[in-house]
Amino acid sequence: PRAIYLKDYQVPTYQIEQTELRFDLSSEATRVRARLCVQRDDTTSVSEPLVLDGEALTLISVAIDGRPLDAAEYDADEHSLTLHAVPDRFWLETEVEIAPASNTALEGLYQSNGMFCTQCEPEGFRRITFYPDRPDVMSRFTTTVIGDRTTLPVLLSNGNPIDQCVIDDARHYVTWEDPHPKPAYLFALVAGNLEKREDHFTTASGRDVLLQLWVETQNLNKTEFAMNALKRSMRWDEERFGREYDLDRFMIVAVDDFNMGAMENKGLNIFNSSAVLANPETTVDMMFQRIEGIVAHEYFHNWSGNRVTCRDWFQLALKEGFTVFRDQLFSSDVNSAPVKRIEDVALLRTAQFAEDSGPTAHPVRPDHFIEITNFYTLTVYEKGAEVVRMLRNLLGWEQFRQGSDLYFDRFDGQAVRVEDFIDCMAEVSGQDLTRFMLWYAQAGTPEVTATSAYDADARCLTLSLSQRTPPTPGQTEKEPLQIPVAMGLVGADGKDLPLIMNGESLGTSTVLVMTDAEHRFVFENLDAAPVPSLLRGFSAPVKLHHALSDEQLAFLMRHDSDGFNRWDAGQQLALSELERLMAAWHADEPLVVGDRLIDTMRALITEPADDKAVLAEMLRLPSEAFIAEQQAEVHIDAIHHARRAATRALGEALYDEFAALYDRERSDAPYSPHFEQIAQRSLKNVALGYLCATGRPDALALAQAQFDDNANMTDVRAALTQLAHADDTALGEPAVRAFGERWAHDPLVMDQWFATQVSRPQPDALERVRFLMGHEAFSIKNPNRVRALIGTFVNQNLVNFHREDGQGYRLLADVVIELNRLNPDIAARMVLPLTRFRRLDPVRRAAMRGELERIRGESLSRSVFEVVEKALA
Ligand code: BAL
Ligand code: ZN
Repeated sequence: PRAIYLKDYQVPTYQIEQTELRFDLSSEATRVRARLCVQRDDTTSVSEPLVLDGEALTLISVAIDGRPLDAAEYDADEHSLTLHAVPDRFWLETEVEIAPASNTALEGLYQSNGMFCTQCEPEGFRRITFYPDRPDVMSRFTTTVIGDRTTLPVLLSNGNPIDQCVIDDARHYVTWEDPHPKPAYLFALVAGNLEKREDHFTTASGRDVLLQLWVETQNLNKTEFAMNALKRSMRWDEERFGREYDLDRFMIVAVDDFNMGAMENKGLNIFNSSAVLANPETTVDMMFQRIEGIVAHEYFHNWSGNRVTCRDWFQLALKEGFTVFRDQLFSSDVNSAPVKRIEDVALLRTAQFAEDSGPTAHPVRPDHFIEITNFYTLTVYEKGAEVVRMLRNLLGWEQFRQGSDLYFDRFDGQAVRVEDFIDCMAEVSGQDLTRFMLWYAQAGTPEVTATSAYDADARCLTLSLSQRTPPTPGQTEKEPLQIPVAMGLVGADGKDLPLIMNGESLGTSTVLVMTDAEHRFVFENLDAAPVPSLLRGFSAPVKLHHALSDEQLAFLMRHDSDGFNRWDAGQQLALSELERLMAAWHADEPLVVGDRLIDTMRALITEPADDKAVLAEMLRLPSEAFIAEQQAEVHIDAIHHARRAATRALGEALYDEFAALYDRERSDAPYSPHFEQIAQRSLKNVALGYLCATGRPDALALAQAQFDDNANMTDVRAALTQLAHADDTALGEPAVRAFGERWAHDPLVMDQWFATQVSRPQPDALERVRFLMGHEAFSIKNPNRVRALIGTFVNQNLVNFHREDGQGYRLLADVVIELNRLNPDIAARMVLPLTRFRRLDPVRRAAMRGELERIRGESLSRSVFEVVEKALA
């Protein structure tokens, strides 16, 4: 396979003014007729052939302006259809046959539980018909869907229905017209036996929009939450970004077999059922919040992605980074803002930083790829969102919003580049963002080192900041970036001090802007040495090295006015204790937890908390993945045993306090996914976790009672986890069995059942994974099952995945080899943990490499090939 380069971009030589599609649906032999009104670009030579993309299509016929072509007039190969001589403007008609039921890759048109559905982004449309499958070719689509009246009573596509009719006893059709020109990746079709929840939304300008959420009948009772989330999102986008919806109807369909979370097809979003279906009996709080965020994300794409789209796939972060930032802002506005930030940063600092430091590191805007589906990454999405957030930090909200308005006004209906977005921000603010563009071009996580020196005579504090970005594959030299460092200085009384620099007052919190490798900032008029609170709100996606003592961290943890930094100080403090325990584990010494951590935790539990959601986060120890990310050489066993020992010791030392907390936060109120209730449950279940870590029978009895109480899935799942993860299996096994029998009919709950079992830290977990892969509720063809069973084991059971005998790696490699044949996109995602071997010990490194070599010996899809080659390079 060959790489494609951004520098080789060429404008399309032909545009498609009109696209008329006709689908005659059948599982094994769907016929797709396409009538395309093709127009040669003015600048294109008449001798330029028309080349259309096409994969896995059986060509039936080709005609130009009604004249069938003979074989000499075109070439069709595995990837394209080339017409050698074509008029300036003409109607091209093709007919192809495809087999949706055999499409296990879940790209293009496929079947899920008998339902037909599509996934076209990024390059799935070429699996439906021959077409210039690139985002800078935008066309008006009219789509006729013909299907069986009994099994496919509902036939959907983008836009509005303009015609429908019964054809004969067996078949009917519906024709849809989408008035907005769009790239093919936003095309969608759904046909199935579905039912709908319906609602309405009145836009700011008074237009009525019909809202429909289509699901299989048994899921109708899981649609209310997403519908309300959709309405909240529509209102929010009007109020915060001035963006109004632009069609008469907006539809969402839930599909069981889906590679991504969801897809923003124009007017017809298709969702992974796990990203839309929810009710209190089956769904945990965290999923309610995730669903709310994804519904918002897909809806927000209607402007940031659909109305203004990407010129080419290298620009993916243009729509994804901006849209993730928008959905983060939405979730933060409607829930606990600091906790939303904490969760997003936790994901970034573990998984995205790991990507940045591994063999698949790439810039937010990659400059080459073999397979674009490999670039739907945390770097493009999450770091891409951080880059947009930094613009907000540099410009302030008002100017950022002006820049956003200008971008939407100027580029509405166009396919554009990252530069176009940044230019709007530069134009409204007058700021020079030339250096800022490096954030899109340089891979790797920048490291910022901070030191401060207080001069009592001069009454000033000098803050020195330096930056460096480590080399990444293919990029050895890095330039300094433009980095906004939000900060304040905390005085001895715990209050923010006035910031005075060069005689100028900057308030009590400011944003320092780094553009060079080194900077010095002098703060004046300080009577005593303050504690600097840096990178407030995590104002830039960097690793901050700021040597604070445990005393200073404990101080910030209690007093910092920035909720995020209070939490972060606590994490750093806990990390320093965990590192001491890890050293003890290596030295074969007893793992004894120091009083400071216990005392600070005690103070947190017993003192009144203004934000319970933040408190719950503060009581959690850093995750194993986060701890691993901090180590130069990763010893999973040391991390795991240190963290487990700390959890148990805190549970023992603060048993009464946690028990009181558990009691305090219990509630009989009817379930609501409102964030205040979520915070309360979260706090209660954190307490339960510490209590159960002691293994005491009375703690496990609490978990058993909570399980039996069956109040809502959040509490049931939290209790089940404690029971199933206990060393003593006496309570866990019956609970797991009861849960599995009770929910055998609900695949999304069974995913939770799989995940709970395979995250068990005891050494039998791997055997459990192999056993559960044979369970009737598991199917390797369904991405949700694979993520729940294999993904959870690999990513959340590090101590067992990294077993020294290499069996964890072997299991994953077996799965990847099978998925490579069935679903290359998912295979390429699943293989990633096997590529992160550089910081492991030699035995594990060799074992991982061995499994990668074994995978390389297979006949690989392009996507798996690209990842494995990078890892073994
Ligand atoms: N565009 C692919 C799915 C998403 O990011 O919304
Ligand atoms: Zn998106």
